Amino acid sequence: NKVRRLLLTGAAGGLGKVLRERLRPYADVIRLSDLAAPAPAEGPHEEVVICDLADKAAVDALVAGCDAIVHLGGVSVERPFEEIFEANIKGVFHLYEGARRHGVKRIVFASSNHVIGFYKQTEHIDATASKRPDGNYGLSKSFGEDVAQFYFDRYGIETVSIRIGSSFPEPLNRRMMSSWLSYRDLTTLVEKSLFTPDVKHTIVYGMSANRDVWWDNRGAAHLGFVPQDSSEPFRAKVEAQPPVAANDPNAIYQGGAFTAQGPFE
Ligand code: NAI
Ligand code: 15L
Repeated sequence: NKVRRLLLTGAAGGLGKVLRERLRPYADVIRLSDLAAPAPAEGPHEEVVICDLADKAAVDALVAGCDAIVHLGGVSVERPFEEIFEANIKGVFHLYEGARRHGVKRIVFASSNHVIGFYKQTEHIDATASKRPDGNYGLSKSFGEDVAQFYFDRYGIETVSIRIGSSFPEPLNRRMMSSWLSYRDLTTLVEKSLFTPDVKHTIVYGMSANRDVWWDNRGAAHLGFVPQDSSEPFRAKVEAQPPVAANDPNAIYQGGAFTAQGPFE
């Protein structure tokens, strides 16, 4: 399982730095792109291209010559609409237009749990549940998933949209005991998303094998993703934190604090 040239957007970000290293076995060349300069290429297996996803012509040139894309680039937190619009909404559209024009057939899209953030933590959902975005950021990821579906239906470009929960070195709070995705499991899921045949547009929740989960991935079983890690070893450390009030959004909603941000004006 190897592609010739893999485009990794958001390569200077938290997950981009992780996947830059861990996806190395799966591509002859990784084209690392971000608005902020990623660390210089470490050898002939890497290319660095600084590119603003809001710039259509630049994104078109960025995608040319690539065989698959892992799209992490964009604003990754809740922000005013104008910022999200440029980086995430225009950005994802430009990326798929580039894929169409240059014949890229497989994209892995870093979607987010904030597409469904207004479900309560007492609810259990799968990828067919109606979307309940929890802000401008969640709306942009919801749009990205729609773009992915459209470009499959219309042009046959396949995508796995990974609704990442919380991917950090370890779960940082009680909510993340459910939403945590280890870097090892993230890497496996991205690898499966790149190489599983006939994924059409698959939506999968990016979570480790945590004890108490809100999301059901049986609809994405064809990916063969079996998480190896669990938040459980971190429970004592997380539960040593001060308790969260019952009316705190972090204790109520799957999207946690994102549900209570804004309005920005
Ligand atoms: P991050 O914020 O560390 O990285 C995102 C990168 O995108 C940054 O390096 C930033 O410079 C770049 N970027 C922003 N605007 C851009 C633009 N206009 N043009 C080009 N690049 C631009 O975020 P992180 O944590 O690495 O997340 C990666 C992706 O995964 C993001 O799309 C995020 O929304 C998504 N995600 C991450 C989760 C997590 O737990 N880390 C959870 C759910 C989704
Ligand atoms: C996200 O979508 C963010 O990109 C990330 O920084 C975390 O906040 C994560 O969701 C989360 O919900 O924990």
